[in-house]
Amino acid sequence: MEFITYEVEGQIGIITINRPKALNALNSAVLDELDKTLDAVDQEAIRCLILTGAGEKSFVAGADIGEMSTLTKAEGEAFGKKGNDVFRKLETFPIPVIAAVNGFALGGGCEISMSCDIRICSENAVFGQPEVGLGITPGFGGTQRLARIVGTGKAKEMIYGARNIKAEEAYRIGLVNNVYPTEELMPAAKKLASTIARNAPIAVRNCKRAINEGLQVDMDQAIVIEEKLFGNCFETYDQKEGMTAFLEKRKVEAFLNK
Ligand code: DAK
Repeated sequence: MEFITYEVEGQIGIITINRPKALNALNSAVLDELDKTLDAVDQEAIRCLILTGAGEKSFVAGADIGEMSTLTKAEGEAFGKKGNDVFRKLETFPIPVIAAVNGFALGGGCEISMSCDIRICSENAVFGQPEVGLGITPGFGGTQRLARIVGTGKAKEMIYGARNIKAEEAYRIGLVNNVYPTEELMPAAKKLASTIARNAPIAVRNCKRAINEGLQVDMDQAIVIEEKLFGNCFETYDQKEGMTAFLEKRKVEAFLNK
């Protein structure tokens, strides 16, 4: 891999987009490597992923404008599909993904962070969808995911005005869960990932599916989705261990993801 590094620390997988010369902008090679990295994640052993960018200046400064500038319509469509497929793979990935946003998260960078389950950021983070200033619309889900996360009014203000926002505003409007000094961002991401990793993995994964899939349908259907995923936890080793531990007034020995 040239542009992605993948490290495993216990039950946590850390994916780093590593193209600092272009502020970690997403070109086709980065998207291909990210796709392959996700395919290679050991879903038995890993309980939470962290996605971040190399360096302290930028998480991802968007799709690669140099590469995009010469695309034909057909190539543009293929590039868009490649990006959308990877972003959707992240969003529906069975394991929770935390975006640790360490600087610029613009265009495709803001969009990839929104494909993750939870966003936290450093104090120097900047979020925005500057696409209309480049003559295009956000194309990796920005119009859809930003409006769902921060509401239509804020999303439209940011998107129509190509207005970047700083970490504090991102926190205020609910785009990120927390803001940290730069040096504390990765420790905080790992702490959050460890907290998630300690819980029963089948239950955590079912919660991810229930929330994501339930938000796409009306409440009657959403409740059915929840019922099925609730039922799916039963007869698992982890459900028995979790409940037995409570009844025996002891700590869970270990959740085994089975
Ligand atoms: N692409 C390519 N290179 C980039 C880049 C980008 N998005 N952002 C930065 N770089 C490169 C710069 O060209 C520069 O390279 P050198 O000149 O050193 O070779 C290097 O990174 C450092 O950048 P700067 O010198 O500009 O650094 P500054 O600190 O002065 O400024 C900045 C940082 C982040 C404010 C600035 O670099 C900037 O404004 N970057 C562009 C941000 C942006 O507009 N991002 C959105 C890109 S549009 C689609 C789906 C999705 C998309 C498109 C189509 N389809 C469905 C078809 C997505 C579009 C986008 O993401």
